[in-house]
Amino acid sequence: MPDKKQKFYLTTPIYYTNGLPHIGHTYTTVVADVIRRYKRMRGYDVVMTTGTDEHGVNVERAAKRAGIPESEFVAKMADAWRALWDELGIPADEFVRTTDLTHVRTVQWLFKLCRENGYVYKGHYTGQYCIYDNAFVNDAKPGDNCPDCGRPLETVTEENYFFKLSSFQKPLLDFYKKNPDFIQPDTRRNEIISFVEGGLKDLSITRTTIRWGIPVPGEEPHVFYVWFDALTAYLSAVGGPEYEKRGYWPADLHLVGKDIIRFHTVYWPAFLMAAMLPVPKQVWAHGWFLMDAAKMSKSKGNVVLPRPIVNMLGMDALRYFLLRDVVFGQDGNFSYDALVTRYNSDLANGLGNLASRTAALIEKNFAGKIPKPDALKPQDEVLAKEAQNAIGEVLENFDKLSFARALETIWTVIAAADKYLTSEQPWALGNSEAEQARKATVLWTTAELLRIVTALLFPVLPDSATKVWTLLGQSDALSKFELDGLRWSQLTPGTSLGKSQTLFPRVDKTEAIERIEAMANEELNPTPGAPAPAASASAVGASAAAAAAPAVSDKIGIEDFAKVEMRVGQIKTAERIVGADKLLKLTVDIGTEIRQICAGIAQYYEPESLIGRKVAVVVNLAPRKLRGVESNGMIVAASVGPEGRPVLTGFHEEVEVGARLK
Ligand code: ME8
Repeated sequence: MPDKKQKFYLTTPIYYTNGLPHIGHTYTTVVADVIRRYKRMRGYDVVMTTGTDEHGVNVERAAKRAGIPESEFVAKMADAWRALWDELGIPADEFVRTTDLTHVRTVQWLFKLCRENGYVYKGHYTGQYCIYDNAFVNDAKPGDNCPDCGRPLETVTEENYFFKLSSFQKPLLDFYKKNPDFIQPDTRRNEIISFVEGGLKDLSITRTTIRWGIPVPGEEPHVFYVWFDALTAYLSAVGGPEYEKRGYWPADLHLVGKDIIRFHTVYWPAFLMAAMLPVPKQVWAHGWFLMDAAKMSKSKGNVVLPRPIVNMLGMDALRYFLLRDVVFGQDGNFSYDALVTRYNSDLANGLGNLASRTAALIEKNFAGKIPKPDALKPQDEVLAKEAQNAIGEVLENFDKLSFARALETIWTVIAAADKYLTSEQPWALGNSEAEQARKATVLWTTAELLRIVTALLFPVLPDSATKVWTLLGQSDALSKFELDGLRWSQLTPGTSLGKSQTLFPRVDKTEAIERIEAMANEELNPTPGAPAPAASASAVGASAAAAAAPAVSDKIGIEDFAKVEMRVGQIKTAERIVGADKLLKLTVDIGTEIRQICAGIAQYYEPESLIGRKVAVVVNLAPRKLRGVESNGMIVAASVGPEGRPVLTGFHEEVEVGARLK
């Protein structure tokens, strides 16, 4: 336990506001929240920062498309990001926006320090620039595509202020050597060291081709390069120029995805060194969640959204899956199948079942009071030892951010308790004094194990662990429990069990996946006029407040309608999809090409009856995957009755395939 609340400052990236969060962003923010809760339970005074990266040409363009000023656009997006984190129970302690005044001042101050110290000069730069990643691509030729996102590069020539990054090759290499834990995991450190050893070119840190940025004082039209701006947000969030007053800088941990490690481990420490400011202690780059072996992105149509999963299975289920299924640091494939399988096996059958079984037995045999253990048998001691050893192991793994290992250990203990109950069979024991005493020992042992597991699980499963804690009659707030004091044999006999609450009801896998996908489709392609999606009272009990999504007017202009391209299509083939009761896979002739489209009409239309039928098709929807099958468009149908029975649109006169609906 640190003396007198040692401070711990951790951050997630400051996310771009030209889109809304998907499971990748949620992953980083969940991990940050787990670490925050864990560190607090270890006695630290923790601040966690997240926020929004609001400048740059992408935002300029997105605001233009939306027909509103940039400031209004980013305010709505920042609200939506903040609201989603609140809704998911992972709010920041400091939510920093790069349009905040303190941030603007901090960026200008950092620049001034770098300039005063001789690390900034004026020059010209012509290069190939990716407007999506906001980065010049070294060694690219005109006409090349961006090596990161694959989109076309643009040739840009500008008068810029340059940062003397080249002066920092040696200081950075020395710094990495002296601080071997600065870049984690090790593979990433080696990558960065070779990159820096290869030589560093000076970096242009202002732009004149962009309007929407933080102005360089007295040097208009120069605005700061988005990465000089964005990285500084970590410092602005905890006081900016007055950082010493709050005492959280330097950051203990920057959590980032591997896509942005170079910015964090090369540019950022170099800017800080140039300004003679303290450098963060660690940058941890995790891997990517992939969908069909590709990084998720909205433009590829393969994003997974957090809210539908939370509505169906609860936030704890999502948190558990993200941390348990992928080794932190490595890439992992996201699959709904794996998510629901883990939910049913580990949460419903594992933890949930152990808790309800134990509580029911105590209720029935000891009138709902924790019994007093009697003489111990070797098997009781073996289990006690296993739980006691797990404490150290789990804490050690949490410290190393080896979340999957920590959870594996906890589930080994849960499985051991299950086995113990099954072999001791307390329910089969009678009412003689000896048998009652044995029952008491077995149930106390199981309940004590559950208490330990629950305390260890709080950082990952805050809602469910709190429910089990209450069930075990523990009145102190679990969030404030000090993990350093956790030991076997602290469960007081005589404690009355608390309220029993639903933990993880089992779900039917196919149905759960279909519901999640249906909610995700609605969120990605909302029905016009429908209310913005929010975490409603969920199918199985998750709860959260509604998101403050940007307000939508109930009337749209003709230009909005014109964005939807609908054409007459003719269905060529139709077949059922194995494992998806509601979906049909269709191929549809839309005049210019044959498209594959999935439609949720399988319960109402026989595939054969559809062949040759002419239907209305939305042809300019981004492609998406439904149950792993690509769908490239949408068939229009009326939704009839309370169950929403789909009725396909049709035409009473002859229409040409491909004709546009206006
Ligand atoms: O890069 N798997 O913002 P961003 C795992 N604004 N993590 C993912 C992911 C995936 N498929 N997709 C995104 C920016 N992430 C800059 C950052 S910081 C000073 C400026 C997570 O909105 C991961 O943490 O593109 C990644 O680094 C971050 O989101 C990128 O968010």
